[in-house]
This record gives sequence, C-alpha cells and structure tokens, in this order.
Amino acid sequence: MSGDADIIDIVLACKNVVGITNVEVFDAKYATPGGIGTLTATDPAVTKFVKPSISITGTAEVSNLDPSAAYRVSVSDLLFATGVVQFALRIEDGFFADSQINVLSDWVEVSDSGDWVLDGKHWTKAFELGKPNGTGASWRGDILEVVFDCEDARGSTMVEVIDAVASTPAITDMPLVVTGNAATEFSYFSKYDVNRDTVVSSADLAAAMFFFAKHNIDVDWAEFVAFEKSALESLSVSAERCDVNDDSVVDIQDCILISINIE
Ligand SMILES: [Ca+2]
Ligand SMILES: [Ca+2]
Repeated sequence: MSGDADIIDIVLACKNVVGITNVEVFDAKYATPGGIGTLTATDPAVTKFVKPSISITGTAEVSNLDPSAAYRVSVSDLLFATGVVQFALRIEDGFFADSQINVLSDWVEVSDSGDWVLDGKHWTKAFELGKPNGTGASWRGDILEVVFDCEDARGSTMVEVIDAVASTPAITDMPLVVTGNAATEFSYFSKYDVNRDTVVSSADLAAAMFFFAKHNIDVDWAEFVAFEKSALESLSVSAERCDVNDDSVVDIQDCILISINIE
C-alpha cells in the first residue's frame, strides 16, 4: 500500500519574530517489519514573518502666510480584515492652534477620545479606529488625516505616533512598529517682508515701488520677478505679494505700510 497523507499538525507560537525562515524535516526514517528505511525530505515550508507597522507623513515646510500642515497616518501589513487600531499623536506645544481630523478609507472612529491634552511640553490625542468590514488577510493604507492650523508656529518639530497597538477578535494589543514620524519646518514671515528674506528692509520697499500701480487685472499680477539681493543671491517677488493691504492694487498705501515696518 502507498499514498500521501498528513500525519501531524504543528502550530508554533512566533511572537515578536521578523524575517523569513524555513521549517525543515531532517533525519526522517521509517520502519517496517522488514527493516528501517530513509525518507527523502522534499521542499521546506517557507514562512515570512512581518510586523504590522504604523507611520505618519506630512507637510515638510509651512509658513505663517499659509498656516496649515496636513498629515496622514498609515498602517502596513496589518494582518487582519477587521479589527481595531489604537494609537496617539504627539506634537510639541506651540506648533498648532487647532486641528481638523478625518478618518479615511474603510475605517471608523470606535470611540471619541476627546480633545488634545497638554502633557508637559507636548499635546497628545488618543485615537481608537476600527475597520468593521473587509476581506483578505492583510491590509495597508491611510487611516487618518489631520490638518493643523499652525499660524503662530516657528522652528521645526516632529509629529509622532506613540502607543500604537492593534487588536482583532482573537488577539488583543499587538504592538505596531512605528516606521516613520513627520518632520515639519515652520517659518515665520512678516507680510511686509515681500522678498521673504526674513527681514523687512529697503529692499522690500524697492520691490513694491517696482510694481507700483500694478492691479490684479494685470496678466502678470501673480508673476514673480527676480531681484538681486547680493551677487550670489536673488529673491523673487510678485505684484500680488506687494499688495500688503489686500486691496488689489500696489500703491502708495502699500509703500507706506512697508516703510513703517522696516526693522
Ligand atoms: Ca525682506
Ligand atoms: Ca494695496
């Protein structure tokens, strides 16, 4: 008699393992009343161990003249079709005044964790997001968008994901590896610093005078012109930017405002 048959099931607990490995049969023999024989081991079982991960990406540079910074939280290799992810976001005090939050894709907010909380020098906010429906055994993608209003922020900071775990009906609190945090540089410019070299000077006044009498119906209203700041550096300015009082024309009022703000 001969044939193929499964003879044993083995389940290995593989917590905290990452990488690829083979499970191999070796030293296999069989015995019959007639004697002992050797079994040939064929292909090993190859298993890839992955760790589910979470990351945040976002706006790299922000200035107070367009003071919002958008970030996205993403997960990878989440080995379930339905489940829950818990994590918190952390940002230094002084880098945002308000936030808008959108849950993305097939995810929903499981519980309202309340507002941002100031803990020492950082603001943190906890999230509990669930994926109630799905097929397949793995999921990756964006799950959350956060847009910060950061008008008064200056300098550079990181927006970090902390305390991230995932849970399924079968397993709870699997740690998620944080694979990336978002770094953002926040620059502050006076609106009278029309050439954006961080100082309001006679060069800004000269630029406004160059665009004198330009109106927003002019075709080159938003067109940037390069002005030489030094032999090595030129800075670009548009008529639109020189309209510092936002009345759609560059005139004596703008020149006066820039003049009285010269540092
Ligand atoms: Ca300037
Ligand atoms: Ca004006």
